Amino acid sequence: MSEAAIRFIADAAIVLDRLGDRAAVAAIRAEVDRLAGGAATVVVAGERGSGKSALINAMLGRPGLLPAEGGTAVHLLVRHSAHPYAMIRTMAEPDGRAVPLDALADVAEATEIEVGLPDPLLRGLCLIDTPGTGGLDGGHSAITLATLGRADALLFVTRADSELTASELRFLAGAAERISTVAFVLTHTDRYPDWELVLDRNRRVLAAHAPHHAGAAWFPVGSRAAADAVTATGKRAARLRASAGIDPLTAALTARVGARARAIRMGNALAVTARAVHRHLGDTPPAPAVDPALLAERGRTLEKDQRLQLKRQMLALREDLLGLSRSADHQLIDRLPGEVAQRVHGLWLEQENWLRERIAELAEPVALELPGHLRALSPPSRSARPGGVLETVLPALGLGSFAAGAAGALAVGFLAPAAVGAGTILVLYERRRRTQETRLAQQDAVRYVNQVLAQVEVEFPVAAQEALRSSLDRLRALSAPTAGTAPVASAQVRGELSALSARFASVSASLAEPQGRPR
Ligand SMILES: Nc1nc2c(ncn2[C@@H]2O[C@H](COP(=O)(O)OP(=O)(O)OP(=O)(O)O)[C@@H](O)[C@H]2O)c(=O)[nH]1
Ligand SMILES: [Mg+2]
Repeated sequence: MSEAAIRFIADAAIVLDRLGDRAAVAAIRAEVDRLAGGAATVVVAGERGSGKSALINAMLGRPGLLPAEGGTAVHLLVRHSAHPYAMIRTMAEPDGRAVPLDALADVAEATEIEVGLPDPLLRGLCLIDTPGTGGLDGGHSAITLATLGRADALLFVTRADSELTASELRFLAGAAERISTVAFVLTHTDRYPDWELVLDRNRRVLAAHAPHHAGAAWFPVGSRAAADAVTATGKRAARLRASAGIDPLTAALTARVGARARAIRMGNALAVTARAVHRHLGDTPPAPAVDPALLAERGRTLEKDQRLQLKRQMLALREDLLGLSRSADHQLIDRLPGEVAQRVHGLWLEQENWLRERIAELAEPVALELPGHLRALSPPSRSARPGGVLETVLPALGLGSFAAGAAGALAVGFLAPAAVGAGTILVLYERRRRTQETRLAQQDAVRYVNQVLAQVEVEFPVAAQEALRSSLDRLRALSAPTAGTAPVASAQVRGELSALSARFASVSASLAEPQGRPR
């Protein structure tokens, strides 16, 4: 399937280049680049100590890569790279700094960690390890939930020694609103021989309390056994490997999630190419027509919605953070700046998700102008919510980078306010914390939070509005009638274009065939 699609894209690019259509060739290049770098994003989430980091180590066959003792404090991304590397970002170094791969346990100050490895599994999948949810770490689960908005799949990790808890179910309910592809991993099967009973009970709990996830696949794994298999030899190694249950998990992820993400990206590349071919054949409208007045009107509504939505978000953040600092014990006060940063970051991500979806809705009329055979190309929606134009149609409109998550102004450093606040008030409550004056330390914590919030409340809406405006501008430019029509092709080139168009029909038909259910 993809062989034929790639040949079609390459042949079309040659003809379009001969026609001098630089814009089309550049657009195709961009989509093909996305194809090459296009691993599906899998978020690994679950309660503290459920075995997320150990699971990723087991999947990569590298025990000890991610620190599995002491807990994961920040989001950690593992992606494919020809040369192994590790990089951390800190408040002071938002652009990142290289660290040795074996020193990941010692980077307490990191706000984000990225690891690159030449592992074949990572060609199709990019894994995100997350800090454990549950307990007081509302910030962590907010940011993890927000991350799901742009991920391709969630691996939910839970231990084999007890059934799903109320707090796990709460997280899963939030997840169901954001992502449709969810698989469950039951860890510690090498330690608890009764894991099958727990697995059974968990299935029943989901059926009763989280029906949305009832049909999801479960993978029982023993990460310790997988780690032992790495150092064992001969039959013992094979036996440990088989009992660890890691291979079925990675195979399923690669086949279902990785392949589907590739199909979506291939669909985008094909759509962009075919659109250019058909434009030269004169059988697409010269420009997708959206009434500029309608676009302006809907843009204004969107700005109003955004203002309201931001106000609501700010109020919730204020309540959340002030509540947290008023009731904070010493331990939490220690972690407060990190918590604040996490929650503000979570808010940024939510805002970006919101914006991407609204823009996708706005772009839909443009998308509907695409010829039927292009629309049919749209692969199954990856979003839990209806629509699904995000990853599928936006790139075909030239908004690919937008859909890919580079939402321009929203990428502004969200950590700035927390870092600034930390410098001043923090010093104060640091001193009181040491003298054990909890109540005074709490008051300082409240002042600190107020100071950070004051800054966030000014900066956040400005950046969010800018992002919305620039997205609207791009959409307006896209739906404006293009100056001039496509250059007229010679009879010979027209023949080639027609042949390409015929090939496209069969390539797109094979791509639109069902890829298997992603559950
Ligand atoms: N025997 C056994 N031990 C495991 C397994 N998975 C994890 N562990 C151990 O359980 C402890 C917690 O594992 P982690 O991988 O750090 O758990 P986590 O979910 O990443 O924890 P946080 O980052 O704090 O949320 C570590 O001591 C692991 O070695 C497993 O499948 N079998
Ligand atoms: Mg961890």
